[in-house]
Amino acid sequence: MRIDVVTIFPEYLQPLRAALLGRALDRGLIEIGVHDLRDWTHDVHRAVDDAPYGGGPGMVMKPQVWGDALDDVCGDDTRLVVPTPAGRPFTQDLARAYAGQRHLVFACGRYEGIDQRVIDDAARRMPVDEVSIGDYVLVGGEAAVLVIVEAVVRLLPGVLGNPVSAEQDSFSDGLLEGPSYTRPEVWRDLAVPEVLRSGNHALIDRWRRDQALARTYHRRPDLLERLGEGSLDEHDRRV
Ligand code: 6GU
Repeated sequence: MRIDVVTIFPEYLQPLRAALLGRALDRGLIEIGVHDLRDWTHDVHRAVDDAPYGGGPGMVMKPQVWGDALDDVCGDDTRLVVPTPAGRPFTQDLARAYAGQRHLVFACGRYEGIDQRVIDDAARRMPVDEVSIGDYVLVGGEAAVLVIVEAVVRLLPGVLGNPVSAEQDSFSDGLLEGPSYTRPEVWRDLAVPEVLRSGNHALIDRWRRDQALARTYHRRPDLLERLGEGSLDEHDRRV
């Protein structure tokens, strides 16, 4: 997979080269390009924004600069992602869809956003998603790109040491994951639940499912409502 990011703050994307993502880069599983939007400006001031039509606060990013940048960076198999608090929610399902793409391009807006015609024009040639990572407002899309890329890259074959981790995550089965424990058996007078040391794997699986159900019920009841009829059995319903 190739990932390109266009931004006015290229240094903000340095963490893409660290830790898990850095290892995926070193092993050739992904290629990453980070581009300074100002390389496509046309004037001595290298201006990327202008006042909004219709008035109001803030500035809007200019279409000519973004248009030229995307013409250069996008290719025949690009899916364009535009992070914005006004986007559709970024979810694990979307992460899985992105993990199957050959080329992702992220267009990071700042200020009050990018002239909408940039998105509408790109959508004539390629799939485009405006996506939000949650119900809060960031200053720009850069931090959202770090979040999205990390969620996508860990799903690529060979990136995680143990592929079962990706399959058993919170959200893979629509539930939050329950608690985990390691040694020692008692720590600050708190004991590891007895069932986990029983060696009875049927019982352990049932206990973990119950913990996941209870946690989801208390913290994210909206997720339980979204689970299809048939994903919960008789026992689950009693929990
Ligand atoms: Cl993707 N971008 C910005 N600027 N703010 C956000 C966001 C994205 N998601 C939530 N808030």
